[in-house]
Amino acid sequence: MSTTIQQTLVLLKPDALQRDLLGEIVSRFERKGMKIVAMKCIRLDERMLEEHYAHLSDKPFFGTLKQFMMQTPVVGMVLEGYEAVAEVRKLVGSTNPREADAGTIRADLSMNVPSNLIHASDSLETAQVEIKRFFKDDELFDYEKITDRYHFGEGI
Ligand code: IDP
Ligand code: MG
Repeated sequence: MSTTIQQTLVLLKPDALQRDLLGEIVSRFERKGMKIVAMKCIRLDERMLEEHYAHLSDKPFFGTLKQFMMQTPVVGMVLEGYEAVAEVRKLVGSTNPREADAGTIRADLSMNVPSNLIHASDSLETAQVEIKRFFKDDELFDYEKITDRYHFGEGI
């Protein structure tokens, strides 16, 4: 079985901050065994959101979505691990929290779009673009976690 170590981008949205759920959400990634290689507060602006949500620019809710995302700073994170892009999406759950699988962050902790608490990159290509959108190279940290040693370099 072939697995690769990947990095993916997560944004904890304004509703996560307003509802005091930052710790709960970060904790889920930590308990899963993902490595946090970057983390900071970011004040999103219109230009960043037009880029980040370009695939939604023709939707009627685009304006509301941008306003929502600018209500407070967001918390950006880069998470690393085997197959991290898909694994993080799995923990996050479907876009509509009422359709998301029980046990996922969105299903367990939220009820509606757009306030579904969290953004996560949806493919490896997107992750690479999104990490660069929000983080400079020197804001990403390379370090060894003690648990890395248990994988014996295979990550099965
Ligand atoms: P994703 O966040 O699961 O990747 P996308 O389709 O990329 O889903 O949409 C980005 C974000 O836009 C969603 O997480 C949600 O906050 C918001 N959004 C998506 N669809 C709707 C909608 O129909 N109404 C309002 N907001 C929406
Ligand atoms: Mg998306």
